[in-house]
Amino acid sequence: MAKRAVVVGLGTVGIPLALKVAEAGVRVTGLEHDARKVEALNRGEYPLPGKEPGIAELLQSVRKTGRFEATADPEKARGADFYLLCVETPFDHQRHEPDTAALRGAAEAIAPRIGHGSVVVVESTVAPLTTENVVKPILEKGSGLRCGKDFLLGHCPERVTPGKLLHNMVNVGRVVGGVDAEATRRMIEFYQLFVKAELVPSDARTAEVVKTTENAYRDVEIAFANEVAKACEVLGVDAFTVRDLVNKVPFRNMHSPGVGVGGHCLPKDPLLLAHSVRGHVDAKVLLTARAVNDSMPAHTAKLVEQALKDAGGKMEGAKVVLLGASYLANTSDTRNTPSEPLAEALEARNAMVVLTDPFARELGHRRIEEDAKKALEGADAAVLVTNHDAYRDLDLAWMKSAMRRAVIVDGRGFFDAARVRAAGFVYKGVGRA
Ligand code: SAJ
Repeated sequence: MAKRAVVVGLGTVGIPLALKVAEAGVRVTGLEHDARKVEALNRGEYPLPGKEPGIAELLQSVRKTGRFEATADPEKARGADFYLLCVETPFDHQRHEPDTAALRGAAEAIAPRIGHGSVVVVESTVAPLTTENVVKPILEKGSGLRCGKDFLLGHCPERVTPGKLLHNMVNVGRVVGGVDAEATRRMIEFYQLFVKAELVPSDARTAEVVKTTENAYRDVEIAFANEVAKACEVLGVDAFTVRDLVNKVPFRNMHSPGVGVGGHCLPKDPLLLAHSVRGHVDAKVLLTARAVNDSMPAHTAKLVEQALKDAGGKMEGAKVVLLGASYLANTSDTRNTPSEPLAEALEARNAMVVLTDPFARELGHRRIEEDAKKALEGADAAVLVTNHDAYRDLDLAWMKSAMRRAVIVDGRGFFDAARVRAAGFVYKGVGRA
């Protein structure tokens, strides 16, 4: 049974992980270079934006046990049984390669502190072969120990999603991939401490491919829906009706078309997978799907331009309100949100863009208006970007009176087209006839 664990990187994955491991009776040191987060956590405050059900209570109860401490001092990472690396692993779009700086930094920080029998687990999503080709050499060099002989190494990709961090951590199955069988065995034992769902023993490389594939698969499915949506617009057919009818056919699961694909998983994981086979496999499907999904914000901007024309207006000088800044309904997470490229495409056509969101407060340099009604006052068009539940209560009659032009563009098949048109709006939408 593990006595001590070190979690490197206290973010959306590292914090719930550290707390669940500490709750299970293990003494946990959270290693984090952001002093603000360290101080907040040691004060019992959850330092990230957004509401995560159960996390504040868990932080309080774990603090009482004295089994969790956050620190910026890597020296405090010495002598643990388990080391869990939960740092960011972005894709560098300029250099067209994974940015492993944070992962390498984490491995370098713990390497001199791991000991005989330590188990190091990469939880971050990585390009296949990264665990063996990037992390393993750094650990061996920095510790003078041999992987497989003195310490063990593996990959157990996290499967959390904003808004359900704790729930997924406990109830979503995991692939547990050791670099060798002994690592897999020790890792399974460890994750059984707090994961109630299926733990599938595998190997590190398979786990890396499963994780990047599960998200690449979803990205391709969404791109398929988006391409069908563009066709439906031309054919004068409703893509959401098509989707529902197609999905009545057994073994079909057509996804929802939309204004774009955001988040920290789908925009990146296909690129990690494609990169790992560059020079051997030309990952046309993965990269074309990425391009189709990335084309949706600009496509939506064209719909706005057309709708304004149909309403007798023009994009130049129009006030366009984006309903939703976060990438996912009912969360405040704005990572890779389609709202940003959409705002840029509209501003490139000299529209004046106002962002509103019930949860997210800032997006890069843009301020976000919390009150949708305030944002909509005098607007020439409203664009539904994020299908927040809060937008179900929007009163169309009020909007018609408050807006300067009655134009709605629907990025998520969110509104009932007939009802919006009956309320006197010019209505267009992704995939809408
Ligand atoms: N989206 C569409 N059409 C769809 C589904 C999603 O346009 O049919 C868009 C969303 O609006 C969002 C983006 O794609 O902008 C991503 O949505 P998501 O539901 O995939 O949410 P994520 O990014 O949080 O995905 C995570 C992933 N989980 C992990 O990486 C552990 C994903 O594999 C899960 O399927 C997803 O959560 C989930 O279902 O909760």
